[in-house]
Amino acid sequence: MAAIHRRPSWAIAESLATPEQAFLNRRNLLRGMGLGGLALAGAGALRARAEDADPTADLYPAKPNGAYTLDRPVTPEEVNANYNNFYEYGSQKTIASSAQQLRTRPWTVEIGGLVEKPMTLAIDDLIRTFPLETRLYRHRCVEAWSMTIPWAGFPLSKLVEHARPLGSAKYLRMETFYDPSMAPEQNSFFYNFPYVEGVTVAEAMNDLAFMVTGAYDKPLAKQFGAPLRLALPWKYGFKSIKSIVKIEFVEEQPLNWWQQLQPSEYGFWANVNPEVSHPRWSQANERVLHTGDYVPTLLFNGYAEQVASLYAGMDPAKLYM
Ligand SMILES: Nc1nc2c(c(=O)[nH]1)N[C@H]1C(S)=C(S)[C@@H](COP(=O)(O)O)O[C@H]1N2
Ligand SMILES: [Mo]
Repeated sequence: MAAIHRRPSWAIAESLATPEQAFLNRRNLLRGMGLGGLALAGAGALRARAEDADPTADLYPAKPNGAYTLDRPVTPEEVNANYNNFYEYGSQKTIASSAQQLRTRPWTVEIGGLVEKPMTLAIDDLIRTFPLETRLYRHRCVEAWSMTIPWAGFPLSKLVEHARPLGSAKYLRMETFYDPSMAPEQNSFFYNFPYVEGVTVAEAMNDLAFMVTGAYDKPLAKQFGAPLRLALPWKYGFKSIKSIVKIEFVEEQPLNWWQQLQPSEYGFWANVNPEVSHPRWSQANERVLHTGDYVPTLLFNGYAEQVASLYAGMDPAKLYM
């Protein structure tokens, strides 16, 4: 995990510090003086950032989980943070600045459907319910590009256990926020928001299924799908739904957002398979962002050992969609 170790900000010369680090130093200084950011007149920008300060920032960096390391370099944060899919903010990769409209507090996550007792969890309580850990995961989009990301969060299985689903529950159906006042693209007539995704209960219980609350040793940036998104590294990226507000346990297989939009191109399973092409993109190889490498894609994105048994006896060709 050495690759993701961050030098403490005090070890970096001021001239090299990013604006963010400079801000954090300033904030700590103000705190130390007992002032806080709010007392300063004429410090509008600083105040805006202080109000934005994430209430869970103290949880990062989260302890690395040594079971999830990789043979690839981590994609630099500034590359990842400026190359995103988040259709609530547009269909281009450059949605980072638009995504700053997302308001992540207050935020609740509703858990319902086939459970013993439905509940609504305040995000800060939820994030503090389970110990956070850092995992290095591959991230492979069906558009045939890939990254390596240090996610922080907790296994989805913990949340499933917490939710106490009934025996009749077969799938989890998850939803992203719907609020055009902070995501104007949601007014688009072309797309049908909110974004929806789903997994089987068995997939959710696999240790690889990860609820993400942070990345790069800090709370999740808005463009990554703050304050809570999923990471399913053996599936194409579109399964990893962002900015989750609702999880329902259901009996029927949910129709995801991409299936609703284009059923001939997208399906429920979406397991990475280099041998089965998407109608528009071969999946044999992938472009590793930032490195410029073009490398062969692996079955289940390299995670076959952990997940292949979930699909025993199923038609492999169907599993890519
Ligand atoms: N709510 C929501 N979740 C989403 C998307 C989206 O448009 N909206 N895009 C998906 C797709 S296609 C991919 S590849 C990943 C991108 O995640 P990243 O921007 O962190 O790389 O998020 C997925 N989750
Ligand atoms: Mo994607």
